[in-house]
This record gives sequence, C-alpha cells and structure tokens, in this order.
Amino acid sequence: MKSIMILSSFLAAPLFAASGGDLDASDYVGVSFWLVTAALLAATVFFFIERDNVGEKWKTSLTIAGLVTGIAFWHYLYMRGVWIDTGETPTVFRYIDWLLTVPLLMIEFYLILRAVTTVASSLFNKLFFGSLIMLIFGYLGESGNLNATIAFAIGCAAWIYMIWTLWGGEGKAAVSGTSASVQTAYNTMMWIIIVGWAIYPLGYAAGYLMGGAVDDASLNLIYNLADFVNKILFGVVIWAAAVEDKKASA
Ligand SMILES: *C/C=C(C)/C=C/C=C(C)/C=C/C1=C(C)CCCC1(C)C
Repeated sequence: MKSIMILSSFLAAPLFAASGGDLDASDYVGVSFWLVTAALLAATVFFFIERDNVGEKWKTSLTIAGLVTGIAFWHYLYMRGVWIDTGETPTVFRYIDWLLTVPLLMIEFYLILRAVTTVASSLFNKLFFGSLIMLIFGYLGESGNLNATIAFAIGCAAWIYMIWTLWGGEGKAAVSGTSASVQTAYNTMMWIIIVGWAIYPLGYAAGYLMGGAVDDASLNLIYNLADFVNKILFGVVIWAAAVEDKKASA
C-alpha cells in the first residue's frame, strides 16, 4: 500500500509532459520510442509494487531498479517528442539519461552483495569511475568533439575494465560463497553487462566508424532496443532472484 502511494505521486507529474506532436505509424523509430516509453512505465510500476513481495534485503535493489526505469521513462517521453517534432536525434538527452541510469545499474552489484556479505565500497567506485569514462568519451565521439575512433577506443577500454572488475577482480571474490540466488543474479547481471551492453558499442561503430553503415534513424532504433533490454531485463533478473530467495528461505 505504501509503495502504491509513493508510486502514484511519482507517476502523476510526468504524465503531463507526454506531448510530442503526431506520431506517424510508419515512422518506425518514433513507434519504437513510443513502445519503449510504455514498457519503461510498466516496468517502473511493477518494480515498486513488487517491492512489497520480496525479503527485506532485496527491497533497496528493487527500488533502484524502479528508479532506473522511472528516470528512463521521463527521458523517453521527451526524446520521443524531440524525434517526432524535429526528426533529430536526442543525443544530449540520451547521454544525460545514461549518466544517471548506468551508475544506478552499477550500484545494484554492490547492493546485492552488501546485503549478504562484506564488500568494499571500492567495488562500486571502480564501476562508477568506469561508467563515467565510458559515457563521457562516448558523448565526445558522438557529438563530434573528439575523433570518433579515439573516443570509441577509450570508451571500450572503460567497458572492458568494468567487465574485468566484475568477472575476475573484486566482484568475483565477493560473490563466491554467497547464496545460490545471489550468485545466479550476479552472474546473469554480469552477462547482461557483457552481451546486452555490447549492442551500444556495436551501434556506435555502425553509425560512426564504418563510413556510416547505419543512419541516425537506425542508430536510434538500436539504442532504444538496447535500453529496453538493459534497463528492464536487468531489473527483472534482480526481481526473479529476490523471489527465488524468498521461496528458498520460506
Ligand atoms: C540504460 C543505459 C545503458 C545500460 C547504457 C549503456 C551504454 C553503453 C554500454 C555504452 C557503451 C559505449 C562504448 C562501450 C564505447 C563508446 C561508445 C558507447 C558510449 C556507446
């Protein structure tokens, strides 16, 4: 009940911002913005309501999952409007969204571990720092402020550094010895960071490095699909582990 009240006040505000001209049904990029917006809203509602159905130690993780999709929902409302009204790519808003949501996704690793074991905050610091470098250089490349290839190389190095931290470094050390549901959640989340996240640099490479093999419209479609997978699925994995954990301890 409490979460439903918090949720309704949180959702009431952005609904008024849902402008954006006429959506042409043949504009497949516009339609993808539309669909992802709806899915993000639904996911936000789901994570906040499900918060009441999981054990104490998972609640904060579900809150963060709901914040990620909620923040993205807000940006998608606006990005959809920019695309439909102007036909332009909302790069700045996309990166503002990523700057807020990617560190929140990273904090999830720290939270699920901290709930069950001792884990140094340096794990989060490394992931946070890696995300910033990856996104700042990605933006510099996409906005034309830095050579697209150099920006890409630095962004990829930061991404690989994060994967390494999760796979072999501090993360792996902390997760071994935790419960089966935590380990499954951790490993699935790590695979999302590897496979799901790979869609972004592949899209960037196709858009900027291969003589523009992919145009602006297709790149928006690719990024929209990637956000759908990486923001919603990521939260669902955490939710599923929390439900499993409750069953196991019941
Ligand atoms: C919710 C948004 C998410 C999970 C965004 C993730 C973005 C990336 C993994 C971006 C990666 C990039 C590189 C690895 C190289 C440089 C270009 C980027 C920024 C597209």
